[in-house]
Amino acid sequence: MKSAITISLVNEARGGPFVFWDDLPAACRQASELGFDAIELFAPGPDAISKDALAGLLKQYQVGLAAVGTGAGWVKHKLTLTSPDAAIRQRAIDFVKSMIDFGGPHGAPAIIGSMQGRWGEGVSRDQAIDWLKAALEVLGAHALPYGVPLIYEPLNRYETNLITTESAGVQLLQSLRTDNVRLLADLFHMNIEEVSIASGIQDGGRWIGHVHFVDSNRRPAGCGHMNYGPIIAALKGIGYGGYLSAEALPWPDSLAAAKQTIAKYKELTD
Ligand code: LER
Ligand code: MN
Repeated sequence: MKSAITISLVNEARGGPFVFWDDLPAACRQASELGFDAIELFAPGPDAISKDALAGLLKQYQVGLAAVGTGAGWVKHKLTLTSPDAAIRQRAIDFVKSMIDFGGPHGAPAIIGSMQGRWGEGVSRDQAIDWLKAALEVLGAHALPYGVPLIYEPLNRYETNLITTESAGVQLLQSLRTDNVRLLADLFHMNIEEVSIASGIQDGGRWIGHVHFVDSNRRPAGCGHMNYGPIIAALKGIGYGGYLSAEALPWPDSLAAAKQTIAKYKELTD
């Protein structure tokens, strides 16, 4: 398994679960100095930084790009893949495509989290799932030439009513024609929704392509009541070799959260 740490450049997401904020070069330097393998970038859009400038930073600080978030499409532009408005759904797909094109050249998959939206207000569950599936087909295929999957994230019930568990996520992905979509296992959401986090990981199995590494209260790993032993054992059991990416609150501050995360990561994976 590999370590990663989040950085947000999205003003509208302030207060959200990202360790570093605003200053990408400084975050890359700190991630590198602390020994993280990669950063995960939550950017306002594909023009946040040029391809060459991003490649330069990753090379200078010897960190990979683990993934790119697409949530700015929701928090900035109010786009979702399941909006009742066809024009908004299309703009949502186009936004995610642009983020796949942003991360893809650096080997980073895009994550669909809040962009999935929810059913209700005139949209039936079946209709929303059909729109979500149609979007995942197109976006999974769009990611394929980059040699990266598309990552789909089940969220807890307060953030979506579509897919809230890894097992429901597997069912969804198995119903697609594309084989290029993988699941995100966010330990915070799983702590709310799964019978146990370890069993949720077993349910996800080979479909799990990314992990958000965080504690029960969304503070850095080790600052809540998460029992990591069975979680790491389950990840090893499914042969997971991807990132444990710290999507956590900058608690008590960004640097302390990063130090806490890498210490816990090493303790658990050494
Ligand atoms: C949101 O709760 C989350 O976990 C993010 O990774 C997706 O927007
Ligand atoms: Mn997450």
